[in-house]
Amino acid sequence: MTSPSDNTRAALQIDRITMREIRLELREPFRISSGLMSARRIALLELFDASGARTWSECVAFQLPIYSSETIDTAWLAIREWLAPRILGRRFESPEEVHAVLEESVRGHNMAKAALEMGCWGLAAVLRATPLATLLGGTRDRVPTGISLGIQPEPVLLVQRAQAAVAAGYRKIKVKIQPGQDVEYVRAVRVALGDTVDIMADANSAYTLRDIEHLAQLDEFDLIMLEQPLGDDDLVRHATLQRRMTTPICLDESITSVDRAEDMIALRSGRIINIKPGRVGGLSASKTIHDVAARAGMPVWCGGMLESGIGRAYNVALASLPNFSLPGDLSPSARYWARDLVSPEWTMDLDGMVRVPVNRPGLGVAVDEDLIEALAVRREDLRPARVVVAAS
Ligand code: OSB
Ligand code: MG
Repeated sequence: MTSPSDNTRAALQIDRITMREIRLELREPFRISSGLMSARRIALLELFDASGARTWSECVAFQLPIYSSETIDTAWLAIREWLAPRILGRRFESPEEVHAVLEESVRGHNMAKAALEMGCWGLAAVLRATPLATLLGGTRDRVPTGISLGIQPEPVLLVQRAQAAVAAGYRKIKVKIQPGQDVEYVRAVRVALGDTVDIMADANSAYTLRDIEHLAQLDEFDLIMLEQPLGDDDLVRHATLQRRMTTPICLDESITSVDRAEDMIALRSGRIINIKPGRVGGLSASKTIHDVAARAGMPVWCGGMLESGIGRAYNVALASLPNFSLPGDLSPSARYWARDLVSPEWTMDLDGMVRVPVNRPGLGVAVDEDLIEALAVRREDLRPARVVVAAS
């Protein structure tokens, strides 16, 4: 038996990173309070270790700054100019060392940092011929899945999708809301699905404390949580709202680091955390937030960013840690894409469970490199800066 810290010891030295941008059409447009997405521009990293090992990672930033301030273009710049140069050619004994190196004197750009940091975890898993989930300390081989349903033009359309999702086996139904499309939408879903289904709502920061009495009407529907109703960087107002509501508040956008998670716990800004590794700068920070929350008795779950199957591999591995006690936004490939970038594609069984590939090393899925090449619209190779030896 190796201890978890032994398990993460896997020396890495990355001598090349190829960045590619691909376009991937969503099977159905996805509307959140701050915007509509019908296709994804996705930045992918292919990371090459000096030993010849290789893997892929994904940057979750969207095309527009509608979720956080980052975009695919800011992330591309940050990776190329400031972040990859710190990683390339440098020896790391463990992927746990990478986050601190990326944090040093570069503020923000968490999704850019995370793409690199997660790639280092993926590469370490390949180097050790270990499943990523095992390397991270995962304890389960199946994880429960919820669905996130975008805002629909009519409650009846939302109800149809919610009913189909329950029939497909999903363990949690998340409904996107915004002012004008909230209480009546949630009511319609609760009435249609009955009292036994776990339902929640996600506002993506669409409200302010002026809406406090309006939001409190949601208490009537016994939601398992209300996700990020207020400002995208707020903790104090969420604490005020949580005191007024019985529904547990879950924070997503506001939790951008381990410190912010600790502040949320101290301020009682909510009772549940949605962990997205892209938002917090990678898997090490995700694991620490998981541990901090577990010590505080606070459940966490793994969110999603409409990732391709590459990003999903990292999320599924993370979600196998023990305090991910609520279903994650880990829908199968076919919900998003006509054809995903990995095989096998991610699937869900009729009990709403996704299998963690605990018997396959690395990401646990094969990356369809021909498809990526065919979809690529931009490509850049990054290498260590040439060491200039001064003439003496
Ligand atoms: O807030 O969790 C969110 C999608 C885009 C932007 C923000 C969010 C979401 C989702 C979908 O809820 C999660 C997924 O299925 O990948
Ligand atoms: Mg959210």
